[in-house]
Order: sequence, then structure tokens, then C-alpha cells
Amino acid sequence: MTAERTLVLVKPDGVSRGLAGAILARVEAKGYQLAELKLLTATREVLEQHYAEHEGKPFYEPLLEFMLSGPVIAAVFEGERVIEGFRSLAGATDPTTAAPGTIRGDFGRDWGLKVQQNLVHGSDSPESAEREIGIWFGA
Ligand code: RTP
Ligand code: MG
Repeated sequence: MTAERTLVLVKPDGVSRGLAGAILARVEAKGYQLAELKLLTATREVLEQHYAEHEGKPFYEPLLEFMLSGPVIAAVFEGERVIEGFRSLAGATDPTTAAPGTIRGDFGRDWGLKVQQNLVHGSDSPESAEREIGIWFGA
């Protein structure tokens, strides 16, 4: 049996603020295994696939603009229950109220923009993880 996998993105705010290493280190320190890693600037096509579920929502266009604003890190981490484990490490979507001790709670805040700039993405289910890993890394 292969271990569960999740797609982790360090979003442009995390990379531009120099937090990528600190963020990845937290995931490794919890015990998850790094399986894939790359730095790249996303394309609109990739983001449209990745965020298809949010199309039409008020934050959709600002979200795509934000995600296109600079390079991101795409990574795959592996381990037992890594999907829920990473989302617990990441904290709540809104960085202002995300719990201290989480990535978003410790490093993020509201910048008064039209989208939550919240440093990281993590897949939310095994089906999402396989779909998203395919989008960012190929089948
Ligand atoms: P993610 O997918 O990035 O791991 O985060 P999530 O599950 O906690 O949040 P989700 O609801 O899937 O939303 C995707 C991303 O869209 C941005 N967002 N901004 N009202 C807002 O300003 C707003 N709502 C969502 C965030 O960047 C969020 O992570
Ligand atoms: Mg999500």
C-alpha cells in the first residue's frame, strides 16, 4: 500500500516573504516525507483547473491574480493521514483568526485585499489530492 499523498502549495506571499523554507520545515518536522518539490510561476490554465470548484465566487478572479503574482512552490508530501495532518498544520483559511501555532496563524494576517493571502494550500480529500497532483506534476 502506498502512503497517502497531499499537494502542498506555498503561495506567492509565502515565497516572496521568504517563508518557504520555514513552512516546508514545519511539514517535515511533523514527520511527513517530501516526495516532489518545484518552484514555478503558475499559469492561468493550471489555476483554472486547480480552483475549478471556486469559479464564479467573488474571490475567484482576485485569487487567480494573487496566485499569478509571483512564483509558488508545489510539493507532494506523503504519510499516514497527511491530508488532514497538513490542513491542521496550516490552520483556518482566514489568517487573522487561524490559531497560533499554525502556519497561517503564526505567519499570516488580513492585508485588506479582496482575497485571503494565506500562505499555503493543502488538498482537502484523497480525491482532490490525486486530481491536484496530476494538475501540478502530471499523471
Ligand atoms: P486552500 O484550498 O488554499 O488550502 O484553502 P482552504 O481550503 O482553506 O480555502 P478554500 O475555501 O478552498 O478557498 C481557496 C482559497 O481562496 C482564497 N479565499 N479568499 N473571502 C476571501 O477573501 C477568500 N475566500 C477564499 C484563499 O486563498 C483560500 O485559501
Ligand atoms: Mg480548499
